[in-house]
Amino acid sequence: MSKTIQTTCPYCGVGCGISAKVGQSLHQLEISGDVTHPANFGRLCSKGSALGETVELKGRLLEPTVYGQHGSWTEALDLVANSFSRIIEKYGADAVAIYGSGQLLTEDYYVANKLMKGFIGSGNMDTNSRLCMSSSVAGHKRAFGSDTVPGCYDDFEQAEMIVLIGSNAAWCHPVSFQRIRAAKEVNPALKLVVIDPRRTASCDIADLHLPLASGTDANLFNGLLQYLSKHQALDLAYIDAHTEGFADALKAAAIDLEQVAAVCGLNKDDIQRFYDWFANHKKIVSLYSQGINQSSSGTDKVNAIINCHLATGSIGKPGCGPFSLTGQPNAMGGREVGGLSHQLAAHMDFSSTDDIERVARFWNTQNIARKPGYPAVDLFDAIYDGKVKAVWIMGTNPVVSLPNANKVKLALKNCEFVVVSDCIKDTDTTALAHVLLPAQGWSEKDGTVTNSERRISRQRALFDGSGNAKPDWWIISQVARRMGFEQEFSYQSPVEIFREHARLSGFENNGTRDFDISAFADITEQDYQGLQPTQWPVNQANPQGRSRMFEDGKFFTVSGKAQFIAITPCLPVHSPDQHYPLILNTGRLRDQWHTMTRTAIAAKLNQHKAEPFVELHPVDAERYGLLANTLAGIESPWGSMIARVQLTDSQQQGSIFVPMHWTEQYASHGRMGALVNPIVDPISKQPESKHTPVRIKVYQPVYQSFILSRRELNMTMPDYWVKIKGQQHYRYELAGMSLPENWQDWAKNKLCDSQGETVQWQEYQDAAGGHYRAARFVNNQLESVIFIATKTELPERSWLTSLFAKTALEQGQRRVLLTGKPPVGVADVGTIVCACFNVGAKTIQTAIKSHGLKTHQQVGLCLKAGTNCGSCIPEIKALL
Ligand SMILES: Nc1nc2c(c(=O)[nH]1)N[C@H]1C(S)=C(S)[C@@H](COP(=O)(O)OP(=O)(O)OC[C@H]3O[C@@H](n4cnc5c(=O)[nH]c(N)nc54)[C@H](O)[C@@H]3O)O[C@H]1N2
Ligand SMILES: Nc1nc2c(c(=O)[nH]1)N[C@H]1C(S)=C(S)[C@@H](COP(=O)(O)OP(=O)(O)OC[C@H]3O[C@@H](n4cnc5c(=O)[nH]c(N)nc54)[C@H](O)[C@@H]3O)O[C@H]1N2
Ligand code: SF4
Ligand SMILES: [Mo]
Repeated sequence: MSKTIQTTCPYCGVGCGISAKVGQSLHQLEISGDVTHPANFGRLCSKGSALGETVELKGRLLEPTVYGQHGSWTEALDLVANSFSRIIEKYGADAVAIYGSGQLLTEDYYVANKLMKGFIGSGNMDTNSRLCMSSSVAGHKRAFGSDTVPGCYDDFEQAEMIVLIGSNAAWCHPVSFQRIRAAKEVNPALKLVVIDPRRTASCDIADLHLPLASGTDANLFNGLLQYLSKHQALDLAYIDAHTEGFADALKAAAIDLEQVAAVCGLNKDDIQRFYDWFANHKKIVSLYSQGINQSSSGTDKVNAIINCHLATGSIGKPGCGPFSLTGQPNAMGGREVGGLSHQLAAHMDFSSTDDIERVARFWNTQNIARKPGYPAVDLFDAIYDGKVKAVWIMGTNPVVSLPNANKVKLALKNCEFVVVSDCIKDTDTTALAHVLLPAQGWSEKDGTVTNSERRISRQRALFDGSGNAKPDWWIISQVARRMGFEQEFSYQSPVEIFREHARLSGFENNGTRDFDISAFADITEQDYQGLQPTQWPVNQANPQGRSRMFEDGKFFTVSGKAQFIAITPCLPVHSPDQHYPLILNTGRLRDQWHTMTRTAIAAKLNQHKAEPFVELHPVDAERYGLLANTLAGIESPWGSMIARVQLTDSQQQGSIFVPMHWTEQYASHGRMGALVNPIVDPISKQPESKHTPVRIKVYQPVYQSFILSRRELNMTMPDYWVKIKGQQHYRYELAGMSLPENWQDWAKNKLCDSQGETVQWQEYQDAAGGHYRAARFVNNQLESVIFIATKTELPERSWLTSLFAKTALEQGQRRVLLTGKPPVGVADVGTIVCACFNVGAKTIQTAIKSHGLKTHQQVGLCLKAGTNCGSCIPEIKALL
């Protein structure tokens, strides 16, 4: 008895459709790509494919918690409502805040925003989208008068040239990247240019990679505007008919190729090639993401890119346009409901009194907020300063993801009242909550999300809610009712909220606002259940939705014309100096999602990169005395971390890269947000997460160790630790600054003896050589191994971990077990490259050699590696 339900992936903004085959239990969930969904046509990446592994109940937050004790919903909701009301009465509405997330569904988000801005009467609702999309929002508003993404995914196939700017789409928007790869295979003339200081996996199919100096994109695009003008590549008719401000923008862009080369640290020929291609192609899509947005001048960078598209009329046409890739599954929905603290709702904001009056009329409220609230970084400063005394955090983990994260931690520690809604029990942020509210997660919750191309899709419940978890909209409405707003928050189901949201989008709109889904204003429950993916606007003029915007050259500015913005490029606020000589760049890995609360549950996804690491150029490594695979301490004026050194010339000298994912739940010193400078863009208030001055030095522990254990261990951790969930085991990477008195006791203590079982030990100690190794068998099955070394390197973990799949070890395996190496003739698979089919680097290398494989397709035929989601193809190609 199984049924198939169409839903949407809860991770990135590509917004892939999923076809979920639901069996009797959580563990009988089968996930595949929905072939009918226009975002992915059946494809999924490694994260989407592994969703079935993440629905388990272990680690879930399933009951309300009040001051550390289990509480009932009534108790928890009363407490939240009363505390908020009490603080508002005493200190005013601006003493409370909500900090939301682009991972909330539109319905949840709408209700949260309505409560804070419409009824509590404060602008203090902001969201993690401030760290993600706000520079794009601000850039769009300046250029178009509205926050509109003009194009659609179909443009990837129609383009003659695609430029990826500050986007590692191969890892972060993998299915879109696969689509570009496929388009390039069909049409080899399609050019791909990647603009990124690092040589990323996205460079795999690039015709040109411009490894520009961090933070210099505005110079590059100003140079492009100048070049287009000098080489008669402008669309003067378009500029004339549909834009304003060109002359000023061009004047500000007075920079020649030589100057661009000097500032950006690029080769002149490469710049020339890029500019030539841009000048000589009509259909160009510029895809940009966090390398642009997360900057102290991110808004200017967005406009520097848009300027070039306006100047060539390359917008509002098939295969054309500036295209901001949204990160989170509902980053776009958050913008629709007005989740940022300067926004109101339905693409209206506090800059217009008319908007404020209109929304107040629609919500029928006397108490609407009249000014913007605190944007994220300021909000947590205000909490730190005691100005905001109660905060409700939903669907985000700010103790990890905000810059200067140690200050955020302190702010929450000292805050009078902290409420956190999450679906996971133990996170770095839930640890600081007074009240924890269990939210239904993906597979339980029901509502809509909007992807990068404005496409609204349904996320559908696959299972009933687990434990006592409730949908976010329900939780918020319950609190609102208890605060005295019974009527306005009387929702019984998500469709009622969606209808209201749709009605507001059309309310007194008459074509003045881009976001209009008024065609859904009276949608029936049944139609909502069956809603098929649709791109907004969906209104009388566009009953089936609309692929592209601005096709008629009309914009939402007062004059109806698009605005050029004169850009004077700024360099990052904090530059490296003698104390902090390196630039810290932070970003994402292929198989983890943000703070790992869900992806780290799937063993498959932990194999690609197991430990917090820092990538740096070999020359820098030598300069700072760092060896590959050793530990390094990284420090900024704001905080510090420890990470494993990885050497690569894909990294520029002077700049290092650290993944953003690790938290205190999985590593002792991997929370990189602690280091990141809290500087923000003056217009968008988006933080500069890609550029923090740091220094790096050797972290020299006295010993290093690893443990592989069938069971999760409850042990006291040494100075440095990382915990990794494997397929049939847990792996612990450990290091300490002081030697235990007796290794044997230390090891046995860590591996804690179980009772009532036959336990056998196998041990090896070489005091002079500085190592101790032991294996523990329970009822003849390998239960755990521990390897400790003070001088030599530890063996690789891959063969040892593979032994946990076996019910019993053979004699030969047992004999060599404590060498950590497979018996002669048995291959070690190496680190896993293809997460979908579990194929390791060594297996691939061996196959390449023995079968003379030449292409990734041949590797795929031989080993299946790279044939499902395709995200590992760049790595397979690197091995070739
Ligand atoms: N696997 C995975 N995918 C994800 C996510 C995830 O957590 N994991 N998160 C999702 C979310 S919310 C987001 S916002 C997106 C982010 O998607 P991306 O923006 O593609 O990801 P990042 O790795 O943050 O940064 C992109 C690139 O910007 C580059 N960069 C740094 N400084 C500069 C600069 O000065 N100029 C230029 N041109 N480039 C620079 C970095 O080197 C990096 O390669 O990914 C989404 N997809
Ligand atoms: N240095 C640096 N910092 C960054 C970035 C960077 O590139 N570099 N990127 C920034 C960007 S673009 C982003 S988007 C942020 C992301 O950063 P966060 O938003 O902090 O990261 P997540 O891990 O996605 O947090 C989501 C939380 O919501 C919970 N959750 C999941 N589903 C639900 C639900 O349905 N309801 C509720 N209530 N909770 C749920 C998850 O368990 C998790 O705890 O990080 C930002 N911070
Ligand atoms: S590309 Fe991957 S993470 Fe993004 S929506 Fe599709 S399956 Fe999910
Ligand atoms: Mo994001």
